[in-house]
Amino acid sequence: MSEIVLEVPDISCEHCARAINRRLAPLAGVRRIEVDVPGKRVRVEYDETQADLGAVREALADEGYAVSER
Ligand SMILES: [Cu+2]
Repeated sequence: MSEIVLEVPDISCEHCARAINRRLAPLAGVRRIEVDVPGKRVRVEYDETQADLGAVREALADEGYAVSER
């Protein structure tokens, strides 16, 4: 299992957290999602043999939450 923390500046409230959870939960290999609303971050635990992090980023962007690249 691996994890990644994504910075998502457009997160503003619990509604965002729910929308992000709903969108990411069905993606292949995604095991756990934690949305830190005040920190504007999403922590994703994933199975590196199954998950496609590009697809995770795309799903977030598609939902209206672009990931800020460092
Ligand atoms: Cu919101």
